[in-house]
Amino acid sequence: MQSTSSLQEPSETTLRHAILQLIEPVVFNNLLRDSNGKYLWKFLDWNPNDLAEKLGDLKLPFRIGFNARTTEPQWDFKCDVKSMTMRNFLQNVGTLVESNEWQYFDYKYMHEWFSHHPEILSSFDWKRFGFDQRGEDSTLWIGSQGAHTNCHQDTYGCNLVAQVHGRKRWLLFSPDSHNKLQPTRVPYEESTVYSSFNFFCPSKDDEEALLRTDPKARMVILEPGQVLLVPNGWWHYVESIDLSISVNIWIPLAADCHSRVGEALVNLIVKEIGKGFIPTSDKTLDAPSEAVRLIQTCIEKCNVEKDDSPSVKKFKETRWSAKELVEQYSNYVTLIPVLKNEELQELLSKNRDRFPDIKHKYLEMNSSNQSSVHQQIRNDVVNALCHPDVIEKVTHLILRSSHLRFGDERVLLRKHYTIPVGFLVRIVTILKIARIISSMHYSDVIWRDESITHSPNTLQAVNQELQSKK
Ligand SMILES: O=C(O)CCC(=O)C(=O)O
Repeated sequence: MQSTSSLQEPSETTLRHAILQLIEPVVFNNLLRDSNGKYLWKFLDWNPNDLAEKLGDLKLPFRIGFNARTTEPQWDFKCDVKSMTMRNFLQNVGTLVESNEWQYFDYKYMHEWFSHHPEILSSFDWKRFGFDQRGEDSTLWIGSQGAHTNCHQDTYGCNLVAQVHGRKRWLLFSPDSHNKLQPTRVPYEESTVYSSFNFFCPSKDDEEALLRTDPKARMVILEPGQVLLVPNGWWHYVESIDLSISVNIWIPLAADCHSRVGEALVNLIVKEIGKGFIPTSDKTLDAPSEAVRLIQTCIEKCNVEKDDSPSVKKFKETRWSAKELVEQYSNYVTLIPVLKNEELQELLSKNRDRFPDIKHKYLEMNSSNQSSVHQQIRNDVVNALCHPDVIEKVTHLILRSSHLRFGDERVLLRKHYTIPVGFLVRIVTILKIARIISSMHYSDVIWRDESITHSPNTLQAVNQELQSKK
């Protein structure tokens, strides 16, 4: 028999507090239905055809990838993009299996795409979880079977993801897994640290390297109506098992100001090493002095923001752990099981064996002389300097050397902080030397469009602020 408490729904306040506090992922079940079992979100009542009808002739950019073996992960920037209506996407989705393609309208802020479709923007909100964010603040992902997002870690905020249609497999690894997942900042994207492993179709070497470290992967297949919490820093690899639609929000956290200083350092390193060689639409940050100013502004912002961020507020209520929340609300919250090493091995080898053929357009397109020793050294230099442990340490030293103290959730800062310029100049000098060492044909460190970032809480916003002060 179920305990009374497990039948009681968690309140909005409880969920909000728990979501801001939890450091382990959980899945929320049955929270998007009312007592009659009806969905609270209109969006969940619509099927893909309903959505296609509402979107009419609006063309959406779908990224094209391949259900095929590739040596490296299928990086976003190397994928072609096809513009088509949702109706066209649905008409063609059945033929994709034959052409070995997947298509993904991914990572799109809804307010940017659907401003003329208020019915869609207002078809859901995140109130049930205690947050004010609505459709326009959310990001939408529509993908065919096989569409996937390479394994990565988001540096800002925590993430609430609702599955709306179809199923998606999530593989999650704890934030301290970076030495097991071979982090890389090449390609570079603010606030995203990629893993070098190709989870979609791992090589035997990938599989062995992963299993050797026993990375304690957690796996969940998300179904419509379920909502996943990805706490800050959790690595994730996500793949559509069917035609899938999902939405998410990133919730800012107090710790983001610390992460933003780190991201500003990575920005400095990548821009300094790749100066003049990295394609970027953003000219404002080209000079190292600008990048240094950005670091300074990020540090100052820590002071201003520390009182605004949701997780800074003092919690008078219970401090939740995932286990306690699940025990209290077992009908509504579940933990995500850790895979045994054998189970992870089974998943990886299944993924490898499903695409035995290595000859593929994606590979042909990218297999020029790029795997040269020089390129590898250049990548290694960037990745060593931008390794999460290094960035964390340097961020900490910069803040500490300026009489700043960090607590777990609190950042204590002096209002008028003077940046340790000498220290930063030394970093810039080291980077210059690194650039010479790596003989700098650096066009292959790809600078992705900065308007695309995994969180609204970004350097881009800080930079705009800097420009407006000029
Ligand atoms: O659903 C996906 O493909 C990826 C989602 C993701 O990376 C995220 O929500 O942070």
